[in-house]
Amino acid sequence: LALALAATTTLTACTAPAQNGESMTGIVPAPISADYPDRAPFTLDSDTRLVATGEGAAAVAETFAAFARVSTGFELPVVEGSGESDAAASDIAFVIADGEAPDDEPFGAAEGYTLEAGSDGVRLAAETPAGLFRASQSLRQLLPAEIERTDAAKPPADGWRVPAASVTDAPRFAYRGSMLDVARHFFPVEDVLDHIDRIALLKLNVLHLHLTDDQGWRLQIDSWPELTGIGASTSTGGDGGGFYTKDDYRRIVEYAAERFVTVVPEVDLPGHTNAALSAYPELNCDGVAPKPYEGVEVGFSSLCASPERAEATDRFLADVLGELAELTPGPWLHVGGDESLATSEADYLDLVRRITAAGAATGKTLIGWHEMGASRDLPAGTIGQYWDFVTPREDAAALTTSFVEQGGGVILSPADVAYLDMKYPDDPDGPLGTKLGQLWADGPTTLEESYAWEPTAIVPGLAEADILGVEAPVWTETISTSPDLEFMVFPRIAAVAEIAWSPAPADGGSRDGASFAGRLASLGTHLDALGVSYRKVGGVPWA
Ligand code: TNX
Repeated sequence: LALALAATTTLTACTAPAQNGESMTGIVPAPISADYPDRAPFTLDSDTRLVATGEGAAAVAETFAAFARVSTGFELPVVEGSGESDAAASDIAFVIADGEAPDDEPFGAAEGYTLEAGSDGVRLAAETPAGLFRASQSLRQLLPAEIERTDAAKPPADGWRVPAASVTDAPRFAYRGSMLDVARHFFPVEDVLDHIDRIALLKLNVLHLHLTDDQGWRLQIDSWPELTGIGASTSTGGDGGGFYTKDDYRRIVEYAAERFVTVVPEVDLPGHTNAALSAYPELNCDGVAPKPYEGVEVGFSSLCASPERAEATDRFLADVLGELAELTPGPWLHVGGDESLATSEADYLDLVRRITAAGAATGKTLIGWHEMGASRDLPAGTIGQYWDFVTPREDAAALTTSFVEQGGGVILSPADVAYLDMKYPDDPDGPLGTKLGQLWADGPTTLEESYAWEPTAIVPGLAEADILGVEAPVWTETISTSPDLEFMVFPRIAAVAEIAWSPAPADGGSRDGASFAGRLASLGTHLDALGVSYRKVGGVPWA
């Protein structure tokens, strides 16, 4: 906590720098460098073509065109270019070629890009489709907010202008995640797709889906059909159940992949399993299925470690993780491992050994919450996800470095700054939405707190290279609708996205909160146009 306070940045209300006489402009997360020279802007109009050069460029251009056609009503044809000269002043060039990204950055080749805009056209360039897509999301933010409209928008008074800009960019961390708990409350496919679109705007590249918990099992598993029978019939608070069929799930994965977002599915084991236990008596030590659970307690359920249940339990693990891996093109499976408070240490370690063996047999790299670091025989490369506070308590730091000692990396989700289900402070202008959320992780949590932390300063001994990335989870015990979800997630997720993407502050100093607030206000206009019901926290000059 001392660290969190010491690092606190004040988000002073600021007037964002005006570019070319336009109102606020800026990109969230902050690029490595962004200059807005005092030159004539680009205007996207009915003549604009998207000129794609290099393998994979046309698909990225098509994703952008499909988005921009809706609001602008323009045709925006994607044409194959054979070189720069093909692009006219009204065109947007999408270029993939070697040497087009900042190669002195660790992830420059993977996801870096450059963006040049002016009256002679727009040029987006990268070495990979992923980098080119990130560039297109910067362009999206530089366009007028009306570009986000999902119906035909009235063109902005000055046209679809992009200020003259010169941007060089690459991410700081490879893994930049948003976690959505669809187990405590179920969110339909359309809500998940909307969420993916919004996190992609912030250059996040992982959607971690917390698919199972005590209150519900949300993914069809053919070999254990009751998981989505009884197991999916409930949620927290008696709000009804739901689950994704395999086709639903494939749709989510595909929509995410088009935005270069990897889905990381989580089946939480061996605790947080009441839904599975309620569906299959043979998974319970006493052979009796418990009732479905609709409360908010944690830590009371577990798979059975007893040898008498070993056959059923190991078959369950192999079947579930096998079917999950088959649906997962990405490299990771998350197997949970948190808050197994209903098992002895010995039983926990035995179950973790069996869970991770079944997981590793699928060929995927495993991720577990930091408690899983208690095991000293994790499969090679297993990733730990840290959820304790900015200042570690008890043995959280040692459990986390255990993953690094065993050849894996770490994802940081410090709960007191990155858990987006923590309450906001009360709103002096009215209690709008403050009924939502929890307080346990040193809540309420302000936007400033979500912005003022440094990944390398949390777990002693973790080097930059040990940190795979950063993730902002949203747990949904108190959140049951898409507007409520948006309210808790935005704007704090933008702070976490900036920590995950943007360069570390120079010389261990603090981030420029005034710059962030100004750019966030600009992002807010886009969220408004998207109809996102975010919380207009104080300290930001919202339009
Ligand atoms: C902790 S920290 C949990 C979740 C709860 C959340 C509520 C961790 C890995 N698990 O089970 O939903 O707190 O904020």
